[in-house]
Formats: sequence, C-alpha cells, structure tokens
Amino acid sequence: MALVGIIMGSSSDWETMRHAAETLDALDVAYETKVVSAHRTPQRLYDYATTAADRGLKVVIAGAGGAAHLPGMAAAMTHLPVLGVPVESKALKGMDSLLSIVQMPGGIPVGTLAIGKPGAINAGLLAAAILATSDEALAGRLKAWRAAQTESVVDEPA
Ligand code: RP5
Repeated sequence: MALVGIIMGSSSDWETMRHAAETLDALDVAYETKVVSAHRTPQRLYDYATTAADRGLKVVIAGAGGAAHLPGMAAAMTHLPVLGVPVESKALKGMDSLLSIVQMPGGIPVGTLAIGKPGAINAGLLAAAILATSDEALAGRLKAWRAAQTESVVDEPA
C-alpha cells in the first residue's frame, strides 16, 4: 500500500518529480504517482486531497511550476504533511514556482524544498525521514543511504 503520494501539476513535471520517486525506490518506500492540476483538474485535486489520509497515505509530495498552487491547495484539504517541490519554469526559472509554494499563510503549512531536482530528491528523503520516525527498519535504510552518500564523496576533484 502506498505511504507517499507524489502528485504533480502536469506530466511535464515528471522529469523533475521522478527524482522523488527514485529516491523512495532506493529506500524501499511504497508510493503512488498522479497528475493532479490545481487549475486544470480542480475536482481531481479535491478528491485526491480529501481522501488521501483515509486511503492510507502518510505524506504527500506535490510538485508544480509557474503559478504553483497545487501544494498549498492540497495542504488546505488534508492534515497530512505536504512537501512542496517548485518545478523550474521556462519563463522565470522556477522563482515563480518557489514563491507560489513557500508563502503560505500561517495555519496551512507546506514544507517547501529547493527548485528542481535537488528539491525533488530532498522531498523523497524528507518523506522517508517522516515515515522513519515510526519505522525502525526504514530508519536503518535511511541511515545506510546517508552513510553511502558520505562514503561516495571523493577527497579530491578528479
Ligand atoms: C503547472 O504548469 C505545471 O505544474 C507545470 O509545471 C506547468 C506547465 O504545465 P504544462 O503546460 O507543461 O502542462 O500547472
């Protein structure tokens, strides 16, 4: 059963959001993916967010670009933690996405990550870290992942 829901405003966001999915794959965390647009498919967003917790999801990762209202609107309709990934837009390089996602009003939090691939990777890691607070086996896998990353850093540039 999926524990993490990865949603994105468009299939064009997948090139970025696949890094969240690949990170969860590496940590053996079950997830689902879905295109959900705040603007183009508002009813799909409503249905997704209002049923997410009852369907067993524990964390939602939401990526969107431009007028990126998806993470905030998802957060408005579920008490689950929502991690927002600003997708890099062509016109404004993702600054629009970042500002749309990060400036939530007090009371409805979105944990906002970096623009693009690093944000997607870190959303996957944060989702895993949240789940790992009540899953010792996952905590072990997360610690091993981080140790391997540390081990992979070279002493000197090639
Ligand atoms: C947003 O508009 C999506 O999240 C995407 O980043 C952006 C462009 O979407 P497409 O025109 O490529 O479908 O809603």
